[in-house]
Amino acid sequence: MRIAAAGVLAGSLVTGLAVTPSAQADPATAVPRIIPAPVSMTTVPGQSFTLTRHTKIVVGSRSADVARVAASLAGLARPSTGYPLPVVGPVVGHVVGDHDAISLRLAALPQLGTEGYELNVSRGGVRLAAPTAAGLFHGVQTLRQLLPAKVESRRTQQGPWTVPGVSISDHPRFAWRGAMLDVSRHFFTVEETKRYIDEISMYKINVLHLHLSDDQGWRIAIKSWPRLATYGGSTEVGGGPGGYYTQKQYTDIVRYAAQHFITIVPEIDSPSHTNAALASYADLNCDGKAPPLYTGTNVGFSSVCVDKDLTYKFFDDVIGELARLTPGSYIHVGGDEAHSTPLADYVTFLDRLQPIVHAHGKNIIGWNEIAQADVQGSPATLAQNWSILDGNTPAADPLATAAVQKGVQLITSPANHAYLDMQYDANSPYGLHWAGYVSVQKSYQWDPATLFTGVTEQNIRGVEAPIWSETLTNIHEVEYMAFPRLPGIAEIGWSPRTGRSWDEYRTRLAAQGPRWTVMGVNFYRSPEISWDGQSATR
Ligand code: TNX
Repeated sequence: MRIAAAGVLAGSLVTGLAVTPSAQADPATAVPRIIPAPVSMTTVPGQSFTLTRHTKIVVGSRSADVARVAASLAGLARPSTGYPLPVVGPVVGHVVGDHDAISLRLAALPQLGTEGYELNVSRGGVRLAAPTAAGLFHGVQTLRQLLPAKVESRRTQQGPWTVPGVSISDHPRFAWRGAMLDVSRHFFTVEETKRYIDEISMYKINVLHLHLSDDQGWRIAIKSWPRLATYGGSTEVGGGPGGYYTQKQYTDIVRYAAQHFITIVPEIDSPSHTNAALASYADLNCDGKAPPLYTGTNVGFSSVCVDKDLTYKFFDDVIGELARLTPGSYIHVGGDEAHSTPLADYVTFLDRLQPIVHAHGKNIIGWNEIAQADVQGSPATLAQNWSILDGNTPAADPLATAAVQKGVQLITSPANHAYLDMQYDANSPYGLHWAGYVSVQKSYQWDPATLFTGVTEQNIRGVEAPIWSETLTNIHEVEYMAFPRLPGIAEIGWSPRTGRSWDEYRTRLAAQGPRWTVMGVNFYRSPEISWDGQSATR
């Protein structure tokens, strides 16, 4: 990433991040602290823009998606500024009517790919341009971080609403920047899931993987197999009431995610992690007997009956319904920890499952272990690697190697860096530690390209930060585990690898605390960070 500080460096770009504590102390010359770090940012001294009650949001195209992005910016800033911030347009070009305006314009900027943007702030206004509405949305997230933290307030605050003069050009390193929420071990309501979407989209995450089924609960209504949800979804870890999404609710989540330029990837875990389904339908079991519902936290004890044709009718029905509800191109089939499925059966099962997913027009993503089976790289199969890896010194990982040899790309989720359900340290009130404690520093200090020997950047589709919910009962507990670690994983997925360092990153992370405080995000005030303002108190 290239960032030029104000003053002597103004107007020129330097390589690497040049944020010094003294620069931060003086707001006039401070380099804005943005996460994920933009590819390039030049500060332009004397060119800050201050919102007024006359500021307009100008859209430069007729696109409904662009109008929605403009509306989301207005929706964010109207309550806190108290300004009307009307959305006007379409106004063609950046020249007409963009004085005292924030303009959002689609532009042919092919070098920015499908998600990049350019953001220019000067005294006259803010100009945001991108090849796609997604790029504009990401640009708005950057603009948000250039505004004072109190812009996040839902009540009118005192200005000034000053945006520092900057020129930013930005685009992601990886196409897949995911978060995963396990709604099976504990159920999270539609409202909770939407809140998580709000929070992760601030950091340019573009995939939300929903772990919809496991031993402890089935969380999506399937019309052809109704007991999955009504019975299989009726409990959770610890014996609570559980719950499930109706198809209408799931569709609502999918739509809400799309408005945040996030693709939902639904997971139906198989062939293990299936006790909730096996408990709901006795016929799915080899012995025809339904096991009881399960509310503990063991893994790997359940398995579907690989030799029964009914098993494949079941997956055909379930994946068919889910595929019709899911506009994204991926269905996650699980495949992890199948300790009760002999390897030969595992391979047979995936051989039969693969064409079912493809027949419903979807690509397959599975956990790492699917590389043991005859997975086809084409069309676009992905293996999600959750190995415990050093993260800085490449290691041989047989499953990653097997995947890559089959032409399967990887999603990297190293458990000891990217698993947000791991405790920060021994004092963390929630979380597990089977992959070790994952401090904020540890969650940030790794890179997808240095995880494995024999795996290059071209073999990697992206990163994902999973949250398993054995110990997490509501969204506030999820927030405590995700924040402040998730923004670091988002940065690993978005920002260039060169120039990233923990010492520099932690100064940017410190600026997020006041924002989360205003938003009511329940974040862990880790002592590894010198939080801005009052939020340093534990
Ligand atoms: C392992 S990681 C699992 C999950 C658990 C998680 C707890 C993976 C693919 N499977 O079933 O919830 O550990 O951290």
